[in-house]
Amino acid sequence: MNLKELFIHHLEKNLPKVESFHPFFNEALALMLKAGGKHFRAQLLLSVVQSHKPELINQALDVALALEFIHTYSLIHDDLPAMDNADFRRGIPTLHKSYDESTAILVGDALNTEAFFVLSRANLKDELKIKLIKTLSFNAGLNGMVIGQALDCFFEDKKLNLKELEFLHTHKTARLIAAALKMGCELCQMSEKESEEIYQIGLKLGLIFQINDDIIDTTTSQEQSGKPTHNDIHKNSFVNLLGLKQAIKTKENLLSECEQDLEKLDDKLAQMIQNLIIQYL
Ligand code: GRG
Repeated sequence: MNLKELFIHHLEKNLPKVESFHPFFNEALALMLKAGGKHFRAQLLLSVVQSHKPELINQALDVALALEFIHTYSLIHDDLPAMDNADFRRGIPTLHKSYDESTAILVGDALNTEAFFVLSRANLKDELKIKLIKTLSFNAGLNGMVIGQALDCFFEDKKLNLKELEFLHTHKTARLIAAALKMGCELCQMSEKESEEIYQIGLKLGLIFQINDDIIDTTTSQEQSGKPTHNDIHKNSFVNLLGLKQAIKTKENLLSECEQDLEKLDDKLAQMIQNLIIQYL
């Protein structure tokens, strides 16, 4: 099994559930998790562990699970009528379309908190778990994805400059991607210096990921991408600010910077990240 298959197997065996007399909450909880997705962040985390301490891969699977719960919650909330108001995600109707808005909000809330519950009971030393919780909550929460999303929502239809745009997307998208790599480093007890170097590569990778997502929105159909496209007209996207051609060029420049940075890492990890870049970016 490759890392993605290993992760999917773990995810399917560990879908969150609750005992209650609610007629469909467990089904709603699992729906978006089972709908697929690239598992890009989970694969980044597992790549660091596989390349440095493969004997820790089983413990790392739970940490990757927590990361996937957070990412999936963010997509469920992003799709809500109050935010993107999207009808499709991961090739299927969004949760608020399949069920209702309150279910989608509560499933998102449940996945957000369940992520930290999963981390708290992982088979790891307490000190390491606190480190992982700190990294995940910093990058997914107020100092990361949440403020990024708040800026995105507030400044819809109000044009930002390039510096502001980079700030927004670094927080909304790149910090969680960088956190995935950093949490892998923490699991492997790599030095602060090395972990910070890899986190910085993750931030660059995250911005490339966002620019690529903006390019996909402009250039592909809903059938190809599994979610509504041509949706960014009111958004502060890289394509809207720079134009498609310049956005592609910016992505290519950042990619070659990133590839140079990867040369500073050990060969195995560099190769694994490079493979993910080829597959998804
Ligand atoms: C609700 C606090 C809160 C934040 C939402 C993630 C997010 C923030 C919004 C999604 C908006 C968006 C299209 C961002 C572009 C990059 C991105 C995160 C795309 C979706 O992630 P993928 O492509 O999704 O990894 P899959 O389905 O493959 O897991």
